[in-house]
Amino acid sequence: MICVLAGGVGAAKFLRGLVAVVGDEKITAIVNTGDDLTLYGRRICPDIDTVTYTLAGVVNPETGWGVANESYTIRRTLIELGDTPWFLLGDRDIGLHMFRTQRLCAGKKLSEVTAEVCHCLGVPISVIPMSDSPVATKILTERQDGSLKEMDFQEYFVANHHEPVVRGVRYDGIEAASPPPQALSALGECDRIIIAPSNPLLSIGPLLAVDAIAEILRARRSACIAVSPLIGGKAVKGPAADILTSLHAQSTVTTVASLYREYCSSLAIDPQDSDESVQLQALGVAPLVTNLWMRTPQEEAKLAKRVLHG
Ligand code: FO1
Repeated sequence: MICVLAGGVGAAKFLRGLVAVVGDEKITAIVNTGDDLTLYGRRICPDIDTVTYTLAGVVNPETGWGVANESYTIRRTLIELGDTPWFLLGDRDIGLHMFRTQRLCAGKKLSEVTAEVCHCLGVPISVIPMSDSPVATKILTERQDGSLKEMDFQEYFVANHHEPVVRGVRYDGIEAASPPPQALSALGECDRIIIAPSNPLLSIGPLLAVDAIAEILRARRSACIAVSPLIGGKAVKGPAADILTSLHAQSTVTTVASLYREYCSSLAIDPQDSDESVQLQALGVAPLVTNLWMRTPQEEAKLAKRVLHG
């Protein structure tokens, strides 16, 4: 059994590659919930939904999130009513949020609803939220005049196009986070743990901040390999490079290794970053040099195979 700690788009593509190479072997994805939000009374779990839609084969291939061939009737109604919907939600996606919210209000756990959705959509792996209780990633940003403003994750990421300079990140609710027991048993019993190519501070950070998850990872460090989200020091998508620079001085695979060294014994890096292999070894993290681009299903599967088998 393989366990993957996952954020959104990069993790979903990696998981799709993994499914293509492992055949019947069981895969469990433990997914970040720090990006979750409530809008129009509906609970939205972007990273869980991105992984779910990707593995169900219905994801929008242009964005990497949301559903392919969506309609936007509800959004148009909101605009006609004078609302300014800053978070792009399609009709089918909203249907899922309605289902989830209804179930949560009826007393179901997020992990139960997620399993139900994955079963209905034919997702071939177990998708488990990192916590059944809400955790909210908060971003401390710097305004142009130098003053600081804390934003909700999606306010920073979507409404402000992840442009503000980030001065801090915290995970609200993390002390009370309740990782589903099946996530902890999967982590404890699996043969391999993989940290997906996701943002180390915004996507993987919340997972590692859950005490029970961090504790198992530390104990199972030798079974864990991480995949760098950086290629040539740059993020494939999103603000990882900017945030690593503002919070940790530089956006390099050495910085990624220093953030993960407690939890994993090796790090997959791209040939463009292989000149940092010596620094990784000095940190006690073995470099696995391999092409990290996932532009096609073939590249996704090739990366997954390399990460699994070295
Ligand atoms: N990302 C955007 O850049 N703009 C959006 O309007 C947006 C809407 C959205 C709706 C549902 C969903 O599941 C994801 C959505 N995302 C959107 C992606 C999401 O904000 C981020 O990719 C993740 O939270 C970061 O992993």
